[in-house]
Amino acid sequence: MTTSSVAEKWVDEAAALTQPARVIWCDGSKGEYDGLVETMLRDGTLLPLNPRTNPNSYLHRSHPQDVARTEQLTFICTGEREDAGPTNNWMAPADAKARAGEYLRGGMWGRTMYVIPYLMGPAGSTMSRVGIMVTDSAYVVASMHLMTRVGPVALQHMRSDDDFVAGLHSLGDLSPDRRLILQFPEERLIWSVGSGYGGNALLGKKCHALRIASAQARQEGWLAEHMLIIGVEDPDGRVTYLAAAMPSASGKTNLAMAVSTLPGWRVWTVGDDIAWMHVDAAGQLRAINPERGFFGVAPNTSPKTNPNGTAMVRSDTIFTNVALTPSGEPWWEGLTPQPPAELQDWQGRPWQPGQGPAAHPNSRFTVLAQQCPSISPNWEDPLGVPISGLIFGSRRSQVIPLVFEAFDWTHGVFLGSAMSTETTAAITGKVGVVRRDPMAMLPFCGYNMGDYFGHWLATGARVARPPRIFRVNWFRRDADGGFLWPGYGDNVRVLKWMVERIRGAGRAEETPVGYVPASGALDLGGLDLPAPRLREALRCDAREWGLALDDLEEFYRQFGSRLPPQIDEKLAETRRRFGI
Ligand code: GTP
Ligand code: SPV
Ligand code: MN
Repeated sequence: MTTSSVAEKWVDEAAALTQPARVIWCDGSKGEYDGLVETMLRDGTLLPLNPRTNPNSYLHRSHPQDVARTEQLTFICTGEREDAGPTNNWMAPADAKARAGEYLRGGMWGRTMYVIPYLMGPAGSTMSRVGIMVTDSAYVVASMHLMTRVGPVALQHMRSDDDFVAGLHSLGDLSPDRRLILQFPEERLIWSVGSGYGGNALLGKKCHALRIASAQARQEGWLAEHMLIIGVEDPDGRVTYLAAAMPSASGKTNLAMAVSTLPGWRVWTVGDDIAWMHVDAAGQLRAINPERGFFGVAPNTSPKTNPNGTAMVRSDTIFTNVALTPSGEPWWEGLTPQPPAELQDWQGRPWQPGQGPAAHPNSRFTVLAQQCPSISPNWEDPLGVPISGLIFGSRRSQVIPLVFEAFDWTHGVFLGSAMSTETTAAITGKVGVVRRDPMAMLPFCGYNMGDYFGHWLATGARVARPPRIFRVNWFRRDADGGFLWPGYGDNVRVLKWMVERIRGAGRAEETPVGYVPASGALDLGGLDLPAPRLREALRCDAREWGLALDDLEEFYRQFGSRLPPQIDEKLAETRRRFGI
C-alpha cells in the first residue's frame, strides 16, 4: 500500500505519543475482519450469537459507563472561542492537547495500534473525503470496516499528500473522568480518548463526517448534515429524493427504510444518518451518503415497526448492549410483544420483567447498508442523488404540528434554526428534556452556529430551484399520552403530500408558520384515524407559539452579530402573522 509521507509522519507521531508494541496498517479485507473477530471472540470482546438464527453475528458489551455519546466531554478546539460559538464546548487547541495528552501518553503500551485509512462516500465521487484514524480497539476497527470503506481505496482518493482528516483514538481506561472527544477543525484533526462507543469512537461518523466536515464544507461551499436520504417512488415509478434532519434517536433510520402502507408507493434507502450535499454545475442540490453501513438504535425495531431493519440484521451484524436469550439470540424491548424467558440483560446479568429494560435504551446494531432490502440501486452513485425536498423533524409531545411547509428557502432555514426537541438515550443525561437543536446539528456543528445559519442561506442562493423545506413531528401526543399519529410506515402518507407539493399539486392551507395539508389533502385511505385526532395533530396554536417564540428569541440573542438578520426578520414576521 502506498501512503503519503504526511500520513506516515502523522502515524509515527501518534505512535511516539501512545507507545504501542506494534503498528498494523489495515487493508479492509475480509480476511482482516475475520481475524479481528477471531481475536475478539478469544478475549471476550465479542460473544458469539446463535449461528443458525444469526449467522456471522456477535454481541459486544461496552463498559456500563460508556453507552452513549457524552456531549459534555466533546469540544470544538479553535484558536478563537467565537469560532466554536455559544452552542459548542470550546477548549484552546494547546490546552486540549495538553489535557488529552496526559491520558494518551504511553496509553497503548504493550498493545496494537491499528491504522485505518477510510473513505467517506462512494468510490469515484468528487464529494467523497478521506480519513486516517489510529485506534487501539479491535471493536472500533471491525465497526469501521462496516461503517466506512477501509483500505487502499481511501488512499487512492487523496487529492494531495495532506488531504485527509487525522484521527487519534484510544480506549484509555474508559472512565468518563478521563474522557475527551476533541475536534480541531482548523487542523482537520480529531483526538478521542476514554470511550469505545459509537459516535465517540467511530471517528468517521460524527467527529469527521459532521463536526470536521461541516467546517470544511463551509469553506468549500457544500453542506454536511445530520440527515437521512431517501427516494420516494410513486405508483408510476417516478422517484423523488428527499433528505431529512432529525435529532439522535428521533426516527431517521426508521423513515429511511419505511415500508409504505399506501399501495404503489415505496421508499428507497440512500442513507440513514448523514448527508453530504453539493450544488452541481447546473445548480441542482445533490446528496451522497458518506457512510457504508448503519449504526442503528435496536429498541423498538420489530417486524411491525421496521420490517426492513429487522430483516437486514439477521446475519453479519455486530450488536452492542442488547439482551441475550438462552439460545444465543439477541433481544431488545419492542422486538417481540413479550420478552423471552431467562434473558441476560445488556450487562450479562440474569433479567426478570420489571427490572427495567433488558437491552440498553441506546443499544445498537452495526451492519452493512447493502444488507438493507430497501437499499436504493443507485445509493453509491458517485454523482449522488438530486434532492427536491428537505425535512426538519423533531420529537415534541406538544406544540409542533405533524407537518407543515415553509413559505420559501429563507423561511425554511428559519424553521430549521428554530427546531427544539426532547432529549433521548442517544446522549448521556436526562431523557425527555426539551432543548434547542437547530437542524438536528446542535451536537455536531463544528463551527459557530450563527455562521452555520448564514451558510445555509448562502447555499440557497446558489441553487437554481431550491428544494421545498418541510417541518415534521411524528411525536405529538394526546391528553392521555398516546401518539396522535401512527408513525412508521404511515409516515409515507406525509411523504406523498410532500411529493405532490414539490410537483405543484397537493392542496395546502396557509397558517402563520407555513402551509399545512388542506382538509382531505393527506391520503388517509385504509387508516382508521378519526378526523378530530388528525385536526389535533395538525393544530397550530397562537398562545403556544407565542411562548415558543419568546424562548427562541432568547436563544438567538446569544449569537449576537453572528446571527444573520434574515433569521431575526423571519421571527418577527411569524409574530406579525400570528398577531402576537
Ligand atoms: P440516531 O441513529 O441516534 O441518529 O437515531 P435515528 O434518528 O435514526 O432514530 P431511529 O429511527 O433509530 O428511531 C429512534 C426511536 O424512535 C426508536 O425507538 C423508534 O422506534 C422511534 N420512532 C422512529 N420513528 C417513529 C415514528 O414514526 N413514530 C414513533 N412514535 N416512534 C418512532
Ligand atoms: C446519534 O447519536 O445521532 C447517532 C449515534 O447516530 S452515534 O453514532 O453514537 O452518535
Ligand atoms: Mn445520528
